[in-house]
Amino acid sequence: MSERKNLNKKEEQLESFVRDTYNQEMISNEGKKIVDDENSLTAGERGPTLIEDFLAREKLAHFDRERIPERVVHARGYGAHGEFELYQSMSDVTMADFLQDPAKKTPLFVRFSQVVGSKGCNETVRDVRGFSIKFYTNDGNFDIVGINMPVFFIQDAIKFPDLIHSVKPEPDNEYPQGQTAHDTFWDFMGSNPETTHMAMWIMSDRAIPKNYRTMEGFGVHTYRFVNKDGVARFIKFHVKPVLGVHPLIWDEAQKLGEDADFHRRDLWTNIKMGNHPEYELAVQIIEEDQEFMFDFDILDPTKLWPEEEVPLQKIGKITLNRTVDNAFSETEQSAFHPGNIVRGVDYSNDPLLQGRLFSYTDTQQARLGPNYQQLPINKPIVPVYNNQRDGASRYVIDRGKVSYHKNLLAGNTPSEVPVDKGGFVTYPSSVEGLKKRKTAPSFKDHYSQARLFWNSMTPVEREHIIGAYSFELGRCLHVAVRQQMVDRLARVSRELAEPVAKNVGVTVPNVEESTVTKSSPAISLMNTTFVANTLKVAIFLAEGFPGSKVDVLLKQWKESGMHPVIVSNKLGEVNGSDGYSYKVDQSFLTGSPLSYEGAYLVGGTGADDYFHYQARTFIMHMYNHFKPIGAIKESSHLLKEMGIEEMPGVIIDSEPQFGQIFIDAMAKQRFWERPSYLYHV
Ligand code: HDE
Repeated sequence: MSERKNLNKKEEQLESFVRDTYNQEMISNEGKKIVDDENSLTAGERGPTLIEDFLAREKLAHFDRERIPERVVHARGYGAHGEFELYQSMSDVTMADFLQDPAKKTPLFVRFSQVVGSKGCNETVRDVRGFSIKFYTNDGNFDIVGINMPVFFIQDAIKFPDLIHSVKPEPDNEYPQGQTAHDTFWDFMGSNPETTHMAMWIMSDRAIPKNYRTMEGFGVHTYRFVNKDGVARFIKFHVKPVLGVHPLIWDEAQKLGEDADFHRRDLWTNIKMGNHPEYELAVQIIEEDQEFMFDFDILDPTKLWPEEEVPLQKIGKITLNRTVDNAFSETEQSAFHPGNIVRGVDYSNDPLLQGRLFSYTDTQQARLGPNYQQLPINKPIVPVYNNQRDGASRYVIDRGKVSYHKNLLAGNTPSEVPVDKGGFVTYPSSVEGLKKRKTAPSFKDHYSQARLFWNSMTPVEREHIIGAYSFELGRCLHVAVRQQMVDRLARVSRELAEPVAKNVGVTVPNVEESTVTKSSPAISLMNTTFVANTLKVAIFLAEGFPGSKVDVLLKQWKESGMHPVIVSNKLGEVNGSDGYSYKVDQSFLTGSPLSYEGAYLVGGTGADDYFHYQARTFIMHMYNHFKPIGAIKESSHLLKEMGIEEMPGVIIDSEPQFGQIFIDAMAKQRFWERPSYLYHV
């Protein structure tokens, strides 16, 4: 039995399904004790295997079925358990049970994912990331099935299969894997102008998050909150990481192909270390009578609600505090659905949301079977009683004769629940008009918010966006595809279109560019939170390092929440002066300059040529990625030889405040002031 303590309701429920094979006898699925699990039953020692060997048959047949279909999108994902704590009661705007009492904690499960790639693809490619949260509330499950961007590619769900066909590997050659840099994707983007705004987001650094702990989540769609008086308001959900939103840069993201598991490794190790990722759940609220007061349609999922116009209200904290016991049983079998709402939350007429309401139930039935809601990870924490019966892999044993409503034999139970006793009630929004297949005229402005996005970017961010378009379009083999996309960009901003056109060998057409001058500073990642907490700093130590000096810094940096990683020639121990000795966390061979946020070069009296060569290589990489570099005075000649000693964010340890100065540099994270040749703009 597990030793876990202080279990919440969901954990208690999951615990009843957990089994631990450690120290147990080996027993077959039919309950037979197994005497030999290494030899099949054969006729004679060198003879053929007998079909009557039920143990071998059971083992092989089960193995043959160990895989289930991967999700058609978001196939690669990673999950964790956590809890939600409300800051203050939201009863004035919603009757959602989990948003009433700040004293109550709501268990939850999160699954992060990538949209495009297959289950085994590299995690740092440029892509939208999924951010799904299942809240196990006392009124049943509530899911936010969001992404790390506030808008989407298309406006109508009927176009989703087309979008996905264009972005998946091309059907004839079946490449590229998990990437957008190819003809069919950019053909779709150029041919469907409603994608223009989303294109800006995916060409920004938002599409290459550094890790899941510093990634923002957005519900994207407009939902409703409904209070107990039946008053509804339009809302959007946001999930803001407490550590701020931080991306990789493109050069890192590509080189990180060396570690396909970069994001899951980060999440797992941080939760295990006790660095529990925290996010604030926030909402934007628009009163019903303000529906038409904006210069965009609030139901259009290709539009965001600028935070400066519709402020964010932070309503509670999400903490991820436990890794899964089993990735298949929990993460792979988790089934999210944007239609999973609870009393007090309701849908809007957003046509993309409306289509999703169909697709998610359908896909779970196809992937997991009709009884997927009975799987431990999906099971609500409240009891479930109704007259649905049977179907593949049903776990519940329903006792009794009656499985229909209404009935006399069971006293007309299970009974319907009146609204005043907690029955789910749909908000009675009005509908009007003729049935039509038509895009609403208010959905037809595709350039204003793309321009708003561009206006909100700092010069560094713009440089990265130009670089991203130049790379992605440059990988398209068809010049017509590049040209069509540049035509779109010209309608957003010539300042963007011109360098991209030049880099990919096409021209900028003479079209009218957007005249929008508005910006939304909240969109820029330069305005996020910057802290040193949880950042990894590589400490390069050689034999004979100055022990007491390093020890003081290590203590100070650990206290600040940073994670020093001792890097040296080989694993084992590295010994310094004054009797100090440390365990080496990573050797130059097992570590990577891509996985640290800063470097501190120490060396030692025993530093050999190998140490110097490797330390220089690591530091050059990190310098080129704008990361803070520190060095003790005695080793600073290496930085001088590299020509970076005087550069911004390169700090020589020559004053008593060095420890704190370096913490501040780590918090800043990137020194964009350095000259850079990563982008051609
Ligand atoms: Fe999804 N999407 N989607 N999507 N989506 C799926 O459901 C779909 C959309 C999102 O961690 C699928 O269980 C349609 C928007 C996430 O398990 C599928 C449309 C947003 C996840 C599906 C959309 C998302 C999915 C595949 C057009 C952000 C991963 C497997 C209307 C707001 C959930 C599955 C997880 C998964 C369909 C558009 C986010 C096929 C038809 C917009 C985070 O049902």
